[in-house]
Order: sequence, then structure tokens, then C-alpha cells
Amino acid sequence: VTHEVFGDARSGNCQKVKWALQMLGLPYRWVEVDVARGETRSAELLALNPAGQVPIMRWPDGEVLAQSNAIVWRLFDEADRLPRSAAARAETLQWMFWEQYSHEPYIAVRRYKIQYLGLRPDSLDPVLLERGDAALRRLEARLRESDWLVGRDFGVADLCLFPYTRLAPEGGFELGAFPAVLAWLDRCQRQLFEGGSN
Ligand SMILES: N[C@@H](CCC(=O)N[C@@H](CS)C(=O)NCC(=O)O)C(=O)O
Repeated sequence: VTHEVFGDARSGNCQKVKWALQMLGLPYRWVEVDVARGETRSAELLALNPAGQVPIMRWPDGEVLAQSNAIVWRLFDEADRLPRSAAARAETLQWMFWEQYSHEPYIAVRRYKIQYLGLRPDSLDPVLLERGDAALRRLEARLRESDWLVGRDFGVADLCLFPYTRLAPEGGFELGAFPAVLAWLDRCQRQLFEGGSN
């Protein structure tokens, strides 16, 4: 029995979970769920997550959890890899909640409309671009003063902000204006895909 992830490989929320498992060296089984074809609404998936969304994680003991950031948090908690101090843990949560309310709803949603729904960028609500750019400016400001979002090492906050920031160009966001974000994406990439020499 192993960790079981129900996820769509193209979804940044699902990629957070995959990369967390890989980073922690946990074996897992990936069950591909095609969001665009409505597969999150099957009876089996709705029984696991009534919200009808992926990612969903089933732990080896059978327990089930939804919400990417909650899943990632628990994985790092169990591996004893969360920041030590209450202040740094709260700062990490601050970035994770910000990601879900002020970053993902604009950057990921604009990408979804363009890439999955095939909508023309100029037909989209301009608020998506404005607020997505505002999120990128906030990241840029933070990453000009620090290599990582919280503390002195790659951490859970970086892991949760990485996927949709990296995918932002697919949503029509121009990252050239955000050099500190681009440099941070490179550093994250080295941590996640090359096992950590920064
Ligand atoms: N806040 C949730 C968002 C999950 C979410 O939006 N999942 C999308 C794929 S990225 C989904 O399953 N959508 C299917 C639907 O809503 O029907 C998380 O972070 O896990």
C-alpha cells in the first residue's frame, strides 16, 4: 500500500502534490483524472471529494484529503520538514493562503480558459490579467529581497507557488518583466528536478 494521488498531470495544483512526494522520496501511485472531460465528477471521485476537484490524496491508512496546499502541508509535517518556528510556519501559511486567493484564481484560471477551454485572450475579463500581474509584482518584490519566500532555504511556500508561476506564460503572462521571479523559478527547478544544488 502506498500514497495514492488522483490528479490531472497538467494541473499546477496537482503538480504540487506530485513534486512534494518526489522531494520527500515517498513512493506513490498516480491515478490520472482528466479535468477537462469532467472526470472529477464521477461517482467514485465525488465519494472521495464531494467538491468534485483534484488533487485528492489517499494515505496508506485509507484516509483521504483534498486541497493541494493541505495535502502538501501534511506531507511535509509528517516528514518533519516544516519550518521549526511558529513564526516561519505562519509565514509559510501566509504565502499559501495568498496563493489560493490572490495568485491561482487569476494566473491559473486565465491559463485554464486559454489552454483548456480554447478561449481567445482578448475575449477574457481583463481583471484576470491585471490581478495576475499584481500577484507577479508582489512575488518579484519579495524575491528581490530574498532567494526564497520564507527563511533561507527552499520550502513549502516555494513549492506551492512554483507550479502556477512557472505555467503563467501559458496564461498569457509575460515573465520577462520579473527577473527575480525568473531566477527563483530556476532555483526551484534545481531543487525539485535536480535534487537540490543551488
Ligand atoms: N483549491 C483547490 C483547487 C482544486 C482545483 O481547482 N482543481 C481543479 C483542477 S486544477 C479541478 O479539479 N477542477 C474540476 C472542477 O472544478 O470541476 C486545490 O488547491 O486543490
